[in-house]
Amino acid sequence: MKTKQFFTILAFWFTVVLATFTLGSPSGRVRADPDLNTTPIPRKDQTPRDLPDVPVKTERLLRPRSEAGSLPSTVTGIVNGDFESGPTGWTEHSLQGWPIILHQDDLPVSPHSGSWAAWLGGDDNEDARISQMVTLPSGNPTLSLWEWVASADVCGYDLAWVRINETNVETINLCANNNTGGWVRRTVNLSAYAGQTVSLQIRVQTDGSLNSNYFVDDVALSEPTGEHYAFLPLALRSFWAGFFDDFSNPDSGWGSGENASVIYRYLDGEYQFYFKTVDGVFGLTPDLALPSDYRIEVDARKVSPGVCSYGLIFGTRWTTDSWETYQVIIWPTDGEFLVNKRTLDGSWTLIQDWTYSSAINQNYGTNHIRVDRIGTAIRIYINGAMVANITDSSFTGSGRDAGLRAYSYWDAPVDVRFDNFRASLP
Ligand SMILES: [Ca+2]
Ligand SMILES: [Ca+2]
Ligand SMILES: [Ca+2]
Repeated sequence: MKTKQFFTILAFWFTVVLATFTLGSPSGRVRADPDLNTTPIPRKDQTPRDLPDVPVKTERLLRPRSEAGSLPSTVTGIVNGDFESGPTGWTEHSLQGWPIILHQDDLPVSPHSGSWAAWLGGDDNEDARISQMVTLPSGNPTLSLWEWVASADVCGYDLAWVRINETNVETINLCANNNTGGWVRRTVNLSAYAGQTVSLQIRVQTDGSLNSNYFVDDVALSEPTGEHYAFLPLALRSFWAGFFDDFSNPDSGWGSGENASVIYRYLDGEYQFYFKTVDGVFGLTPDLALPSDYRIEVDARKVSPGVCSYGLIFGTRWTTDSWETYQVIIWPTDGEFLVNKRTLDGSWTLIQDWTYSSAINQNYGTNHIRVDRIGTAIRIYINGAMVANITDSSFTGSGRDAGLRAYSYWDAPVDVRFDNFRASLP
């Protein structure tokens, strides 16, 4: 009988694992992998630091300004949108005389990309602008940028704008209620200017008290690609732009490839981990910088015979040589789930051992897995039912990542699929 064979194999495997991973194995079923995967995976180049306080520009920045950038003779797209060439391509203006496009040595936050970013504000009675001429594509051009709001003010006094031809097309209220606590992505629909050569400007004005800062990096133009970025209504308590991917566009940024253990790729509107070998493990993150409280959701299923587990990693942080994370994984073969965490020293700690839940759709059923991280609370929902309410004070704060996770065991190959990955406010 299939069931009996399964438990025989399970018992054998437990014995092997317990013998091999007595130290630090999170459970009988999760291998203590030294790396997230057997080969390096796409991940953040750097993790934004938490802002210790709302920064104020200091005299340290009063150094001779770099030569003002010059525009290329043929205007097209955005020049130096990641600021890695310093001010090249941009015209800067600061009423208070501050340089705006700065190297990380002069920034109170890590740039979103590379070593340079723009810092507007940071002083009272400031009017700061960066601008350049841009030729917008035809169709439905969208401006995208990464922003970090850090303000000590109440809403309505310090403002940022995206401006086209001196007209405000997007207004950002710089106030403590809208602090992002890290880099978040913003998009602005510029369809009204499709095909035109326009002046693109990012501007900040502050009043006479209570400091506000607006950091910007990676300004880019793109055609919208469907539902890949969903934005929360401004009525919500943060401007943090959530993240959503239904994997219908293979260029939405997750990448794809193959190593000795796994093929990972977009496939038919889903994201596939195809494990070729036994005891494979794989994870993938979409380079998020989450606020301190967040919700992560995904639909996951297996579509082939074979034992596997799948789920989410969250609270993930990378250092140059290690990483830390929580994970929740489902064991679809018999409807159980597990929660554990990995610390930078590589050890795993069990938080909740394999627990049966009738909420889990077994075998080939799709499971909607949701994690709410609120303060030190971790609430796990499967198919809408809360299956765990945990308090754990590790891995708090903003700027963390989340992503997909799956394991194969003793009978690979096994084919795992993910869909509708979403990050939002809880
Ligand atoms: Ca940059
Ligand atoms: Ca102010
Ligand atoms: Ca899909």
